[in-house]
Amino acid sequence: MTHLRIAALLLAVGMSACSTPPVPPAAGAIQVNQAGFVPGAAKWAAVPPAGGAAFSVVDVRTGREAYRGVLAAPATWAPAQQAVRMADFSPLTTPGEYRLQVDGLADSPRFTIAPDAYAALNAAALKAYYYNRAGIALEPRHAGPWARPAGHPDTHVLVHASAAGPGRPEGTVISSPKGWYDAGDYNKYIVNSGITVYTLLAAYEHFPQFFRAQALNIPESGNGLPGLLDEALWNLDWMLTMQDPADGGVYHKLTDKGFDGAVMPHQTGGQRYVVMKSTAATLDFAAVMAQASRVFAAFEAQRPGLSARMLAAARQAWRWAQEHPAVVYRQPPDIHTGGYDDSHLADEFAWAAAELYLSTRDDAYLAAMKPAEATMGVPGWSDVGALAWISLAHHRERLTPAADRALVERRITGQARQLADAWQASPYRVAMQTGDFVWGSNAVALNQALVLVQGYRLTRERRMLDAAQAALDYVLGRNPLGLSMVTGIGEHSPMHPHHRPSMADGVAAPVPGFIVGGPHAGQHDAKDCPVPYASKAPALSYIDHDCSYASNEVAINWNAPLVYVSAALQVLTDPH
Ligand code: G3I
Ligand code: 9MR
Repeated sequence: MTHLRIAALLLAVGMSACSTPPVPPAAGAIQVNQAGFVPGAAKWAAVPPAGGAAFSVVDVRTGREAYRGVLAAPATWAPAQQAVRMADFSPLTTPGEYRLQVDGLADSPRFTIAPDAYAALNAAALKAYYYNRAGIALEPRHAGPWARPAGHPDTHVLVHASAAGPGRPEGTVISSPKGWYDAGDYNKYIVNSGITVYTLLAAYEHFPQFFRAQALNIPESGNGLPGLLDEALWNLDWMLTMQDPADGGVYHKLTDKGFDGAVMPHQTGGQRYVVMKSTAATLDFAAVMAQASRVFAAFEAQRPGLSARMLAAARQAWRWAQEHPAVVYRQPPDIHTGGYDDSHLADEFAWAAAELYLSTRDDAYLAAMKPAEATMGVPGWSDVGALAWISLAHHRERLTPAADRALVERRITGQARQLADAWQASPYRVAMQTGDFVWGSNAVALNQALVLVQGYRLTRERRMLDAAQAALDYVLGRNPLGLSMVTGIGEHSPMHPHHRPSMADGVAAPVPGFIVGGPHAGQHDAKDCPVPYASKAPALSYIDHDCSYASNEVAINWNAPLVYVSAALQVLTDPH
């Protein structure tokens, strides 16, 4: 592509090339989790084949060797098409700050061993949602250098032709404020909100003490709710406005007609629309509202009536889906933003049924889940069946006699064992396989970890915890790119995410706490990028350039398992 064509393309999409060149993959570097470890964790680093046969872990402050070991024989990890030697330093449990050294190689990035190793990471990953809030100014006292004016009030949203109904014809004005921007774009999508809010609320349901003790410094801090719940409410309040009160159906998304350019939220001004009701959006909404009604039942004083309202909304949505069981989202010709379209809806039905069952203990919902047919996989926005099983397993004390407890346990442990086996067989000590390098692969790794954590909570099989740790290690720097994939975390992290505020705010550092999508074998954005991908290997198909929406965008559904897994590993690894 000529420079002229690149410039024309950038102008056309309103994007600007980033000011500094992309960081090349750290070929030949030692790879380690740059956020570090809690003392009792399994601790692994990956070392390229060059250099000596032994490794040492050195205390950064004293320069003393704290641990010495021998590297495993080199083996090739297929997704990266590269050989590595693994270093296991799990026996080192002394808190401190360290680097790994191998003769003939540069020292590893620094990492800590500390009982609260993931406290800052977890808070940053949650704070990222605050930074992505629609309809509110971010004040300097909460947002520091990333303070910005409010954008997208969404109080004057039009009902798109595809969403028109008798009570709300095309062009009806509705108010649908708040919510989080989905990702690097400024649109709001119910399907992706579903799994995102679920995962955050599940983190709270599973590890309440951890989140009750956490201070986030957001506008609601001090109001008597844990920060995670305050943040989740910003999106739940928006989601409630996306239900048509006349029939219970839920709009698929609230969006501009096309993607905004690389400008700040307040610099946009396009007309926003609610687009088409869909069965997937309505069921995801039902599932999350049923779950949230359980969680917020304990906070009646802070939000009177909210829990009951959520449960009523969930039931109403469920009824709409029963009457409209196969309304698959189809992008109208004049709308060009994200699709989140999915034609396989059995998993959405099972998930909504399971959440309604747990919140009502009504066996009719359990029957509607069809447990014998419902499967368990690794969750993703289009594959939510696992969420049903995770909720049933966590709330085993709420199950009625009609529920098959053994089946619940089998579904979770079956999938977790499969992942633990993959981890054990992997020369790189991660469960990720070549086929996992899809759009948002970093979240695949973390959702695998989330499943492994469920397996560990049921069985206490240590290898499941270790395999989950490995996935967190992977996204935090023990990957062939040598990068912590979370902005602002670790010595080397993405500087140019495809995130409109990070691109347009004039601050050199990107908005912190966001995990980027990660290597994507499809390289679907290559045509839109002025720099080439450095490799065709799936695990290396990544560019730290703001052009790369397919490998370097951020998204709310990708941060959620980071919040979950980092809390889980801190709480479960060294229980007090
Ligand atoms: O469903 C097919 C499957 O049948 C096939 O085997 C597989 C082979 O690659 O592809 C599957 O479709 C993929 C689809 O996701 C469902 O997983 C597409 O290839 C893939 O391109 C698509 O990627 C999605 C992307 O949007 C493009 O639509 C990502 O999962 C999704 O995270 C991403 O989400 C975007 C929003 O649209 C807009 N906001 C930003 C956000 C993050 O980039
Ligand atoms: O910027 C858009 C990003 O937020 C989306 O996730 C992505 C996928 O649909 O699309 C991006 O927009 C690109 C568009 O799809 C193709 N032309 C270039 C656009 C911006 O780089």
